[in-house]
Amino acid sequence: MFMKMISAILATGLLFSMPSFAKEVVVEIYKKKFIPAEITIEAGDTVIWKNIEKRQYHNVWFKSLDAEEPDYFFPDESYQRTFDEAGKFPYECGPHPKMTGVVTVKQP
Ligand SMILES: [Cu+2]
Repeated sequence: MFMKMISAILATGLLFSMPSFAKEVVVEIYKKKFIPAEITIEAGDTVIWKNIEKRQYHNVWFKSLDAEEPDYFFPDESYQRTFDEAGKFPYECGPHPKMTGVVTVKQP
């Protein structure tokens, strides 16, 4: 029983330390800015945008990928997207077009 637990813990640790596994990258939204505004990830990674404003809603709109504007999300909410294709993907906030960012996706 004890050894089983140990090996389960070791296996889990191994899983998380494997560099080729898909990652989650966080972009915070605060004072009408994406922080950081430019990120580089690898194909398969997921970006999570977290709204940490006091009361302002936002969205994350990839006009090259989404025909329709996505829903707004509010403070303490988040939005996420997984990128499977390499490329350079600019985005903006629908209600605040001056808020812009870029996700660059590289082939791992
Ligand atoms: Cu906004």
